[in-house]
Amino acid sequence: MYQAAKQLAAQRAVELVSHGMCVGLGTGSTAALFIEELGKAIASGALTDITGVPTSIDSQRLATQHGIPLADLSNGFYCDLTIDGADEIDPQLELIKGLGGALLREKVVAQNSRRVVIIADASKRVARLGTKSPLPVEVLPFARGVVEKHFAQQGLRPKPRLKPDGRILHTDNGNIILDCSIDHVTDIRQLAKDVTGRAGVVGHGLFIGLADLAIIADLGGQVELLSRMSCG
Ligand code: A5P
Repeated sequence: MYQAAKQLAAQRAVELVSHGMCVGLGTGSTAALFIEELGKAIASGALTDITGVPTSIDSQRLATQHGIPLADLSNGFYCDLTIDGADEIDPQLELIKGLGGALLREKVVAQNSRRVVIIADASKRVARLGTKSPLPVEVLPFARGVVEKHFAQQGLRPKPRLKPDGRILHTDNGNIILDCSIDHVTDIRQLAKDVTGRAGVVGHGLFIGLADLAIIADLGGQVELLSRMSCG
């Protein structure tokens, strides 16, 4: 339904890419549109000497199909710019990410990028994080039972993420995801610290202080730019 809005945001994001850049490639349906647009710009010669750093196996596959030369972060590579989607965007430009299951690699790439730009349709805007989306938490399979029990005791109502066939979903990193309800949580920063501090948790989908700009398009073709500088 929001396809046209996602496409518009993706096209705007390509305008931020310059020759010679290393670009972090997000995951999800909106980031996929950006990858396609970036591939087109490379194929036409409008952009040259671009390297992509994919945040998931799916994005890696898509980028390869679209002829984008790839690298990973293993050599201490740093991205000039990362373009990624989000599940929720609050007025301060804080995010929930990870409904696509790629939160950990997405956060590694975002933290190692000079600039992080989020592309989204207007349905992703929320007044408060956690109102529409659960918080995905990536957990070591070894620790699943105890982390799940701990989160349940904290009132986070954790639900293991399943595949469409009903079996447990494993991330690209071989871990599982617990989707937690955080609609009642008032101190998101404290929650991020508490979740991170629990042994067995390898990452969570709260992206606090990471995004520099969001390009948010609506169905009427309007584009809103939300920048960290203007969030105050
Ligand atoms: C992937 O793990 C997520 O963080 C995505 O960025 C997020 O789910 C947005 O996906 P869509 O663009 O498909 O809504």
